[in-house]
Amino acid sequence: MIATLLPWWLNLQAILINRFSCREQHSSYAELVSQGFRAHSRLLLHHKHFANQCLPPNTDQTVRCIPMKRNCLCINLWRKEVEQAALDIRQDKEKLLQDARGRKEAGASGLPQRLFRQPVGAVGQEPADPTVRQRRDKIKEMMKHAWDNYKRYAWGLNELKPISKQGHSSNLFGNIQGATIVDALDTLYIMEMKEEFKEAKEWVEKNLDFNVNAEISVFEVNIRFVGGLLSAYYLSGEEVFRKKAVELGEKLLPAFNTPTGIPWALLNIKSGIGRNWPWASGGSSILAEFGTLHLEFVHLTHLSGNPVFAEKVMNIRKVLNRLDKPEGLYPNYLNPSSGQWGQHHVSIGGLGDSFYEYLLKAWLMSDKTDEEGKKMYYDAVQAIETHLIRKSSGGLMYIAEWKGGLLEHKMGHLTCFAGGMFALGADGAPNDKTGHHIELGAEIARTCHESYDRTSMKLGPEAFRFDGGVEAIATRQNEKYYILRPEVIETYMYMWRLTHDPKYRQWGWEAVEALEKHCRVDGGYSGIRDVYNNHESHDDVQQSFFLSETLKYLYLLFSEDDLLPFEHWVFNTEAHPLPVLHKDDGNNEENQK
Ligand code: DMJ
Repeated sequence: MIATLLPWWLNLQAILINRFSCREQHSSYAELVSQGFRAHSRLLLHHKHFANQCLPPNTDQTVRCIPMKRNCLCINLWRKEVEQAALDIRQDKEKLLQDARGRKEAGASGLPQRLFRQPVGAVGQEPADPTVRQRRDKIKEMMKHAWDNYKRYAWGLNELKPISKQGHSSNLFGNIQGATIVDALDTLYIMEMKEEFKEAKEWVEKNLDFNVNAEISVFEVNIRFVGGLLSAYYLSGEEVFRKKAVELGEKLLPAFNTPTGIPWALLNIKSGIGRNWPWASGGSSILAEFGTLHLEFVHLTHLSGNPVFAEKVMNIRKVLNRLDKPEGLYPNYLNPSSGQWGQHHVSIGGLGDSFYEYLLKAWLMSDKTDEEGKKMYYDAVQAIETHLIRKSSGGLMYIAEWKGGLLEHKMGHLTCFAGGMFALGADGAPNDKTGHHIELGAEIARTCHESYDRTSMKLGPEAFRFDGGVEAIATRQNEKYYILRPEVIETYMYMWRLTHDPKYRQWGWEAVEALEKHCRVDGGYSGIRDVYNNHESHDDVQQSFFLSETLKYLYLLFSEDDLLPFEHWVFNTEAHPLPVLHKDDGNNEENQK
């Protein structure tokens, strides 16, 4: 890295050595350029090798020399940097071509032809049991209520304010619009709401525009927009979704332009300038944000033929694997410039959660060939069990947070997704621990159900505590809200699929009744400010994840297992289903990357 910071002429001087001591092959400058060696300022020059004078290449490095008068200009590059330079050139060329064709078409052009084959389980059978069928129909009616009201009052905007009956904008998406439409596409599809899916698709075709001068959250845009578009493509085969997904993926690439390749949290998608959240410890990027790009980026490479997306996320793994982890745990903050951890705060809820989820799902999505992802996941679970998982005196298992070695006995609603994750990962658990991981999932599901059951509204708070004489109860006023989050229902859905214990459907139905009673309003569904109060105080936001996650997981909970079966699909963290890249479909090489 150092050399790139030096002026190019200094680098040049440093590598002018006597021609007659040059043992390497002599190439013309043009030849070098065609191999991917460009302006000197792009090259990384390793001074210690200059002293050795034109070392022949070994497995790790490449040396090329050009005769220059009495001297020999030698360029030392690590092999991976040679590859990177070639890749940069290819990308720059592609970008120039795209620009020439007009920015609107970016990403749409140059995509390889692809024969669409719908993966197994994009549609399922009707549930055999009449009560289950009736309940599933009810959930579809809820989706219709949420969708129709969004359409009536906020069409084309990001989200709906169901009480004031107007659009709601969050700065997470900059001025990209239509979050609810893109997030809801696959739910509409699997619920067979064909008219609604068609109008959503038409909106995407005509209006979804990423050529905006705005700063967005890379994580949120990736999980909702890229994830939503990818799923819509894989379910329906409509090319427009593939083109839009790749176009948006390309817009996100400048976020990785940091010294380590750990992406910025925020990115202006016009200027390509990134930065981190001002509140994040020591200018760090956030684990759950940069660690939740893997599934989507692997699929972007799969659909575009462009390796750059997968390379970016594999590099994140590399950086993480080089670092020491305190007690085997991953702190939530990592500085993208120094590559060092920030504050040692570890959480399986907010700031950490989906990083762990994506390690497991990367392995599953690769048809169990991504051994690195697998190892990182099970090692992390081992550390979580040892240092964070505790049992209350009343016998409730919970996952605490860790701050520099001290435990905070609090669990977030977000953390409740981990029940489903443990159960989903049970099958591959090392040392015959399958049953144990299912048990962990069941215990977390039970605790999270208790957090719902111990409120007046039977909806769970944002965070609940296990200290000061309480168990699974929120004690702080600012932790008593419920914003239509999915994580508890998500865990019920996984537990149901993996155990078929009827209590999970029962618990899911309790949640449906509570949502109908307290969150449903004329204009859609709203979050609640205090779930312990008997009177609803609505927050007036219908979150887009209510349509993409909460209602989808409920629908799946009351569907047969043949709809989006786990052998063929993994869900991104916004519940967007992505197909497993099966080895026998010729994806093995891609999985290995
Ligand atoms: C969703 O956007 C995703 O599930 C994310 O991983 C966490 N938070 C919300 C829902 O609560």
